[in-house]
Amino acid sequence: MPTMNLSRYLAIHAEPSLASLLESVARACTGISMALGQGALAAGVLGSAGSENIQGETQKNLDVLSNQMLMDAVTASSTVAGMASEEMEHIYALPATVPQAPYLLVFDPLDGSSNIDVNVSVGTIFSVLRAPTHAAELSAGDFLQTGRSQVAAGYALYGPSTQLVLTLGQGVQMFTLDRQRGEYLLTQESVKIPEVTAEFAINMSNQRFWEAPVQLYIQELLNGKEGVRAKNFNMRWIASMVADVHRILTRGGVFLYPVDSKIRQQGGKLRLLYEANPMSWLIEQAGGAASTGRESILDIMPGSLHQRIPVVLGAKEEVSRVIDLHRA
Ligand code: AHM
Ligand code: MG
Repeated sequence: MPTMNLSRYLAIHAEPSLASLLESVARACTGISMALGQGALAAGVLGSAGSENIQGETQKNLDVLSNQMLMDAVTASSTVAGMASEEMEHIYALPATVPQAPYLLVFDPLDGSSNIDVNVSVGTIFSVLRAPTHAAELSAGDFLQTGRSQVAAGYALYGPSTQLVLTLGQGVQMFTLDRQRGEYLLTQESVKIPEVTAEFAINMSNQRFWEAPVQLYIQELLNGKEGVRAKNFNMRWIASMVADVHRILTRGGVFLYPVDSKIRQQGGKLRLLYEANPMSWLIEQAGGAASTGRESILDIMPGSLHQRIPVVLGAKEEVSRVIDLHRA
């Protein structure tokens, strides 16, 4: 039985406000995990909320509920000056405190939510940034920081077990929720992605809409032993970024959600601030790489809160191959 729990880990590795913020996120994730576990037994958990978020996507009841659970838990921790979420068009600024709360939190409360009604894994993704030191009212512009400025990032995966995967910039640690004790126990330290892989994740149904470099790359993989890669590749697509990235952290692989002609106008599918950045930092902290194909995700200066970008992340060897094909 592992002896290090999340509270002890944070007491050692994070300053007190950050520890308190991350504990409040973890508490909300436990609540979300319990709501998900009730599934069809609980009234109002499954199904659609009958509303749309800022991205024009139908909100599920659990999208709304998870968003509220995170907002409530984090507000109570008094550690953030503001929050931004996939489910809210505008930032949420907390009343100014003296001394000023040191952090900002951005999150996707329930990623992969199209999977909820079919009882497949979903997750919560979060990223902690520094709050501005200026005295002016908090604005959306204060959240526009590169992924390299993240102070902490992680996700909770609601699968057969609930896991919390975290980086504070000192490697990646995986915790598992002990449902009996209601605490997260450290179950894997210093996670490292295998450098070489034979597994890829992409939504193949978009193939005809991809740009030429992605077409070429996937064709190389599909050609297997007979092609230039001289080995066979396997494919997985869960359509929950959290679950797909978790598989890559655990047993290697590469994940792509490229821009395609259907979504060119919006810049991609996945959101930079609360999906691509935290996942890219986790992947880099585990020895992998993350790119749009043209530039490193973590170096991009966001232009807006809900900006979307192409995402290629995972084993270094594969990400470099995709980058090379974009240069050619
Ligand atoms: P969401 O935040 O609205 O759930 O959308 C993000 C999800 C990712 O988890 C996943 O990688 C992708 O969308 C799946 O997209 P698709 O349905 O096109 O395969
Ligand atoms: Mg999402």
